[in-house]
Amino acid sequence: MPDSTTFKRRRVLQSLAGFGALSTGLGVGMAKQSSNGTADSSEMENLVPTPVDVKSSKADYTLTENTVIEVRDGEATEVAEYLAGLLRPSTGYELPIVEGPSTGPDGSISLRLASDSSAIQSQGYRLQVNSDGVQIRASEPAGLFAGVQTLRQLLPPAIEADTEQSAEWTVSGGRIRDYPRFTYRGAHLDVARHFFGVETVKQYIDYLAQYKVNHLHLHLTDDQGWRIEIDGWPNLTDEGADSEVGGGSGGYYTKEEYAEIVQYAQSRFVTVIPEIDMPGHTGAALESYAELNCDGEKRQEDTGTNVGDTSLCLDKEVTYEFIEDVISEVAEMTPGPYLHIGGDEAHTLSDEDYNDFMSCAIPMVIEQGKRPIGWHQILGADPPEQTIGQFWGTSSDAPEVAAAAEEGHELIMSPATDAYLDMKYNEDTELGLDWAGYTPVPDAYDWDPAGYIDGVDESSIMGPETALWSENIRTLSDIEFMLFPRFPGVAELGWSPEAKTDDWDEFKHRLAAQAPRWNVQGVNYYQSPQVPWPGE
Ligand code: NGO
Repeated sequence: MPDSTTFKRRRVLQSLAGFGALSTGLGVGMAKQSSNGTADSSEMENLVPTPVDVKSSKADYTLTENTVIEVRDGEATEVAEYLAGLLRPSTGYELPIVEGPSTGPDGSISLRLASDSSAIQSQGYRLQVNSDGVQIRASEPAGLFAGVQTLRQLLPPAIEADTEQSAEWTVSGGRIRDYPRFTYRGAHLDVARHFFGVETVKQYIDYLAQYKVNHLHLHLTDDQGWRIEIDGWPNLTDEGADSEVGGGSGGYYTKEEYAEIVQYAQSRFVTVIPEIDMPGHTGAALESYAELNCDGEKRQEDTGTNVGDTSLCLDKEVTYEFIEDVISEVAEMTPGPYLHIGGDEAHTLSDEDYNDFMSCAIPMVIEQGKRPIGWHQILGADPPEQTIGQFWGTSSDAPEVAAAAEEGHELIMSPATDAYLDMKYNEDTELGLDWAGYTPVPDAYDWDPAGYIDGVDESSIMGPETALWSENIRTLSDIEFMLFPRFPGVAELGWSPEAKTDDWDEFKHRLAAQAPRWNVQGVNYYQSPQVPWPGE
């Protein structure tokens, strides 16, 4: 896997070197255009996702080599270290973390946990910028972290560089009060059809964090590959992991690597949700163990893209021993509260067999202390109420899903028409699929997670989740092309108040204003003609 972010960043910076406007003028200046073309003086108004309340002022703060990062307690220190890690490379400043109360001679960035959370909720924050510095206040570290992501966007794009830049590191003055509309905001990544190594997944997590998305759903198993080490069943990775769509060499995460991903995600306040797809989409397991097949013969390696033609053998006792072992090991490796067991496209099974299987599998998840999630078909098996359905349909007319919501099931919203970022942008873009139609950039923004399914109201919705299936997505650069610029739009639908997310013509300018950042980061984004990119 070409985990080449760092190299790419350098390359981009070299190509921008000598472009004096890198820090302040490039992009940001141009993007401060409102839809009627007049200059918009406030960077705070260009944020993605847009905050709940913004009041800009003229009292800017400029970081200097004397700026300190001030904290008052241990829990804030972790976030302070993350912030310092973001700011030190490009500013070249020391930015020491000091235990307050204390301010440097040139002011400070102060991160503090404050008990008054009434107006900001647990993931929210308040941010204030004046000439003395920046103050971020939150009731939980996750809120401070969200505030830090906001501060990051309030600095010039060159802040994203990983080498020292000469720039004026000014944060525009004002106040922000902010908290998410949905406490759950997710992004899925299929590491089964094509395998992505740990470094690529870490980069993916960084993109999530940048746009305040806090759940990473890893689709770890499918027909084409098994990607997670399971002690009791070594063939899964000895035999079932060395293939992928098109016949590449595949791969898998050792337990240590999975732990590294989980830990990296935690450090960015992202919860990992592992998915072990069953009873269908199990070709890699069937290829690894003859006894899991009804005919007792190992299945052939699968490097194609057909779906729906595999299933575990539901008549065999060993099948239930297998899923119990896998579920318990994966639960043990996963600190987060959720475990996803797929449940999509088991086309070879009758409804009755599918439902019987799920009524065995779901209690196993619950017994491990996890909340089960399944693709929305799982709701047809009449599962216990805590089972979450992940909606991936293409129509607002989904009466079975609405009925399940009525009964108390919560839903994660990944409608394939809007949130499936593996759909092509249009007929000319090569990467991606088109079974749910094309998803041009405005379409990924132009929907409401709580209003999509007829008869379901907001109280049943946990939040939106983008999906990125990898049938023909092979590299980090491919991932970036499908994600950007659509992903920040869906991220905003998950975070920002509904009333502020219904106008693509307003959003497109804020989205465009992100491009100079992506240029510095080396993101391979799709230059959609529907976005008014800076300089055009
Ligand atoms: C479907 C299918 C996946 C495909 C994907 C491609 C679900 C839940 N099952 O989504 O196996 O990879 O479409 O878009």
